[in-house]
Amino acid sequence: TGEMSGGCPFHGDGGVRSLLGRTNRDWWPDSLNLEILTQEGKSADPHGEDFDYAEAFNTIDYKALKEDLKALMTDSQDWWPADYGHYGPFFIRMAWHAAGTYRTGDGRGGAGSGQQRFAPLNSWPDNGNLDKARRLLWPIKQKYGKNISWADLFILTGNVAIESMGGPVFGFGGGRKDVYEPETVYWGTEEKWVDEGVETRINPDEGKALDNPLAAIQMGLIYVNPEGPGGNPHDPEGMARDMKETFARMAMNDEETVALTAGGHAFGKAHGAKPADSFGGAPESEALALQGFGWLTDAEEIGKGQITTSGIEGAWTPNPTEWGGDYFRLLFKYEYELVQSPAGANQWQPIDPDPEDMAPDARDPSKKVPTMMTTADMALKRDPAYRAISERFRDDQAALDDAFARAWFKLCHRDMGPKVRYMGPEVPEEDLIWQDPVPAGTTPSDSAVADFKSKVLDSGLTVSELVKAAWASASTYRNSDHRGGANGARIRLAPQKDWAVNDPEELSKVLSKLDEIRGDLSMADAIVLGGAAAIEKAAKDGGFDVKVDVTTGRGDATDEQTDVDSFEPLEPFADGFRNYLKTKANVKTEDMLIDRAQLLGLSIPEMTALVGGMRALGAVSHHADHGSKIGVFTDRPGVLSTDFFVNLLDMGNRWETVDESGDEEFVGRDRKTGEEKYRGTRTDLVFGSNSQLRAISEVFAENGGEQKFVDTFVSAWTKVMDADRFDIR
Ligand code: HEB
Repeated sequence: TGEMSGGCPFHGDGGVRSLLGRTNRDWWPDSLNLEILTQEGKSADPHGEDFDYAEAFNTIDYKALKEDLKALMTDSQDWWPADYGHYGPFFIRMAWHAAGTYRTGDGRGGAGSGQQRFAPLNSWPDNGNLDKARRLLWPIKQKYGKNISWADLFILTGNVAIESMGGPVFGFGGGRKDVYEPETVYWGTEEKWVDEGVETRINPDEGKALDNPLAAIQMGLIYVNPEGPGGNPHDPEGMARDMKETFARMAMNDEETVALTAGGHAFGKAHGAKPADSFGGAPESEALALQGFGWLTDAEEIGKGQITTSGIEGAWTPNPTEWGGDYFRLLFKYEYELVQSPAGANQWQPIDPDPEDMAPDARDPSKKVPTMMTTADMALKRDPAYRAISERFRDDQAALDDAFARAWFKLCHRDMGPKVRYMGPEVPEEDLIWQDPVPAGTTPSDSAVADFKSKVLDSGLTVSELVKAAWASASTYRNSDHRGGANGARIRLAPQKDWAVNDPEELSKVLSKLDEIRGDLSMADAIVLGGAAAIEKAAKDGGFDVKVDVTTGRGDATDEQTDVDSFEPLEPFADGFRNYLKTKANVKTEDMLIDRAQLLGLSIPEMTALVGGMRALGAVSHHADHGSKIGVFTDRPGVLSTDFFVNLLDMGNRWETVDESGDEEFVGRDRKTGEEKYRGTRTDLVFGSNSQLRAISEVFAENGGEQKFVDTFVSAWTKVMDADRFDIR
């Protein structure tokens, strides 16, 4: 089914892998390495930290920008002439491929930061020739400068393209701030690209499932192989299976998938005029003189439209620059036969088409050529579930218009987080469930906050319980797609309230107590303030007078405002901060801590302080054998102290593996007597074992490091609690 698939983002059948899989350095060992210039915290972003993109965006003459984009659509350039005299379809594919890398598993990918400009995405075979599409946009990017990001421009251009060809559009929200370096994202471990024959990732015969969080079927593809599973056109079930799985991981159900694909292929053509080996290499590996272009052949050939991108050749409909119902009309009107494109790709051609159902040649409208369908398109009538939807859309154009417009809007905005992050005059009024709506909260008075904080400390709830509940609530936040977080208090709703990592029984006790004493506060605020009060007390007990300055004014979401399925991928299968591991994954447990810290936007010192601090507070999940003691290297749990670091670095202790644990659990013994003192996990011991983490642990453990530790802990804690407060930023 096309339903949302959950599961651990680190589970797959590939054995142990590194956190990042194959990286740019592995793919292009000879390309210029700028990383050494981003050492010591030096940023690659020329705009600097103070640049406020939202403010810049709001100064744009938005109407003029859209007019300029519209004019660009038909302003054909000799160096890359527009098919049919209209760049619209090309730009739609650019926008779609920018957005289509999004995956629900970790929220990474997507159109949010302009990653298509950088490796590996600029050189993925599936992004073939989109270097030209981006370059066509340069004059407009140059004109509007920092006020429109590349990331926003890619999507807005896709919208204008659809509109300019008469297609339906639901809206546009700006606010995608560019980054200036490739994001390090796990894209897979394979050492070959799809066009080099790399294996397909789903293979039921060999018991092979798609590694989570990946959402593409082969290395270098955005989604499925258009020719069929692994290029095989004779496996309709496999084709539909691959489409359902990859689109589900892009947060799309069957109806959205059908609407998007059919709507997208109402426009444009595929390119497979010549064998692929008559073209140059991908941009990242090409000669300096080509200035960032790849996949080139000589100019005259390009002028004649002798281009190969996917290798498939031809348009889907007789009117490739006009929105309408021709795609489904042709798909159902004709039987299709398997043929090979001039580039040798498998594709489907209508048998005996009527003359009016032929397509114009891309360069010469007086010449007529056959239309085509890819094997993926054929799935829309071969798969029973897809077929039912396709027939409905064939018979009801208005339904297709609406479904396409909404699915396109979702595709392009899915990774932007809450609606308050959208900017510009075309943000739709309507709230959509996938935006995880949260009702506005009210800001309590200082005295109400102070009153609640003192009540909570008298409530019988422990420091550890309060800290765990607050952490459980806030730490679902992901910097990648800006979902999750404490606002809305979804921690008290399904599915989060039942996640094992949250110790559901304890959580439910804490939540009902907080509910009892919260007065006019929202639950979301009460949970966060409960944590803050507990930390202030714990610090005081350790001799530090600190204020944990978290924001207030959060709202409480309801079940109706929560799409349970879509929250499932947010479940932490490991949370190193709470020393929790559900099941051993195929990356090291300490890698999962690093991954989570990145999603929370934490620095190395912040991550280190939080781990050590939460251990000292006893805020760890209940382990089957050791209750809430594992990693708690202190005899005064509940006091905010540096004991975790001091005892971990103490040469009076020695550590050994607990064999049955599969190298996940360790026992710390008194070096002299051999007596057991502590139990720890990989996530604990890595702070003494890894040289960089040990260096930070030393800073916190050394004489005079206590204040540094407390300050770092409190600021990191506050950062996590407030990570999703876009409503007040
Ligand atoms: Fe697409 C194109 C496939 C979905 C839109 N596509 C295309 C091609 C292919 C494909 C192969 C060709 C390329 C070249 O150039 O060569 N798709 C596909 C698949 C899928 C899809 C397999 C899944 C199923 N699309 C889609 C979507 C969209 C689209 C979803 C949107 C919405 N496409 C598109 C366009 C185009 C394409 C617009 C055209 C471009 C031009 O013309 O240039």
